[in-house]
Amino acid sequence: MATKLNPLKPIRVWLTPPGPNPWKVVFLFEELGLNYEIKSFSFADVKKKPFTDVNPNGRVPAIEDPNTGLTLWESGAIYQYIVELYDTDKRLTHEALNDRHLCNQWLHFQMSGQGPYFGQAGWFQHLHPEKIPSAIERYTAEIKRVLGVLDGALAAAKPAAGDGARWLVGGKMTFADMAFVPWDFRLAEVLLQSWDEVWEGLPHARAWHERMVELPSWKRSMEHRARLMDEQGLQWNGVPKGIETFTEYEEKIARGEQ
Ligand SMILES: N[C@@H](CCC(=O)N[C@@H](CS)C(=O)NCC(=O)O)C(=O)O
Repeated sequence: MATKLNPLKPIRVWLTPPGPNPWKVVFLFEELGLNYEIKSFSFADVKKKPFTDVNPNGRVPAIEDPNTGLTLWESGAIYQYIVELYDTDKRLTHEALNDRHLCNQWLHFQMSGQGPYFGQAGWFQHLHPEKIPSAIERYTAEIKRVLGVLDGALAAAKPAAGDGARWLVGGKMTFADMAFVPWDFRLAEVLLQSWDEVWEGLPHARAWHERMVELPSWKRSMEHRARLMDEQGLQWNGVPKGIETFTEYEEKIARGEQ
């Protein structure tokens, strides 16, 4: 269902395809059926002009909305802006004050508790030039703890009438649920575990995540990612084509070749 106020001019999303954060924003655009365009560039240029003129912090995503003249970075702020301005039917948020702030609470938890910790786990597991087991253990434990918090909240949530699905706030999917998908989608890779191991003891969080990745909006987002990764000569996991394994890639990074 399209929103009433679909932007007349496309909103530009700056992104580098490999990492999860930009796909959080694309997922929201796709779910709301908004008019947007992707400005894809190389991760090697994230801390360089012209992108640092858009986001001086040199991290993606960032958006430019020609309909309002606003340039915005930090995916959580982008979520709040898009939902406030363009989700006019409140399809992915709530009318009630308390519920809206509970959505914001989960979004802040995603931004401060999930994104940075999952990111550090991935960094120490794959990209850091030294293997530091205590750092890997710390961030792996934090991932499991964060997933446990989500699983507990979902276990306590009232199942929605009809399909019995559990959501974080108010019995329907909101932007707060959607925000967690891109990092959770990468968990097997970050933790180097099978999908069953990742979600062991977390049935509600697993069912919640698996419901969202079945959405056409998520599938379309991942199709865009696959195309843009391919355009930059990258495999799905971010490893350049022609390099067989992550270990081979890690060795190249350690030698300073990437
Ligand atoms: N808190 C930021 C995090 C954005 C972020 O870290 N993005 C990664 C890509 S997924 C990035 O741009 N990294 C650049 C770098 O590490 O220099 C947000 O949610 O927008």
